[in-house]
Amino acid sequence: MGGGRSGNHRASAGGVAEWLAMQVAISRAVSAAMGKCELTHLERVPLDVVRARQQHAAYQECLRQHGCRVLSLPAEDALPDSVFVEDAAVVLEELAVMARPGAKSRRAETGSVASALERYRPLTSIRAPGTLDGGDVLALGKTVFVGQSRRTNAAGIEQLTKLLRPYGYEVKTAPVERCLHLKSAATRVAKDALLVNPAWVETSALAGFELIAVHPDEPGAANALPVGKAVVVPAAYPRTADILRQRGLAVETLDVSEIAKAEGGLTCCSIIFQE
Ligand code: CIR
Repeated sequence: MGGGRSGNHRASAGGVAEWLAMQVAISRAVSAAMGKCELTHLERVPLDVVRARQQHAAYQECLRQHGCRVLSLPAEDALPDSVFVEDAAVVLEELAVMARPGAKSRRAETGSVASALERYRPLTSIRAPGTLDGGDVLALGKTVFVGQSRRTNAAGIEQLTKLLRPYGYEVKTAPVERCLHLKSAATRVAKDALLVNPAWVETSALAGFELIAVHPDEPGAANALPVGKAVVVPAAYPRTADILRQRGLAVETLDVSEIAKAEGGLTCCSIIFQE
């Protein structure tokens, strides 16, 4: 991989540095209205926005510690879910595709993310009637898995397929059930390995990768974040963190308990890409 900077990102055995060199991470501060977020699978419970901001600041610091240049967009207080920037775009080496979020309350989030991205990539976008949330898109080299979920419809997947085909990407649909997004059920933790909750995604759709199952007591643990040489796992999932350590990965944990109350995970709070 080419990289504008060097020195602290040498390949490590079993690590992820081989495929994640110098990165930019787009993120956005927590909205004052986060307590009014969309909820699909969780009951609404009081959300401490001050604590969510502290956890988010620690998250950004973690990204910096692992070599990301963090771009922090200003908070959008009228948009409760706007901290979850992942859903606004799919960024690949050659282009970025602006999403059209499945939840109407989230559609206004994409404009500011597009403004941040346009200096890095040519932009294109998903259009009505297509819907697509970035959280449903798991890009693994030239294979792009897309979750067919409550948020991402067949028209959105078809549009993404056509937009990416000229660049040699193959889009594969992965049906997801009982969770919000594909990346609630499967995330990449090493070059050829995915952390999965097999109850939430059809694992046959993910053929070709080593699949590491979350601990059965921790169904929500599949959303891990690979960054630099580490894999970050929510502190709420220590058993899954141990499984990944035993697999030889450098695991760190982060307390994101308030962010989790909004059904957000670690990948949701950033869009990480090669500068
Ligand atoms: C939503 O329901 O849209 C937000 N409350 C949570 C979005 C989490 N995003 C993600 O998993 N990519």
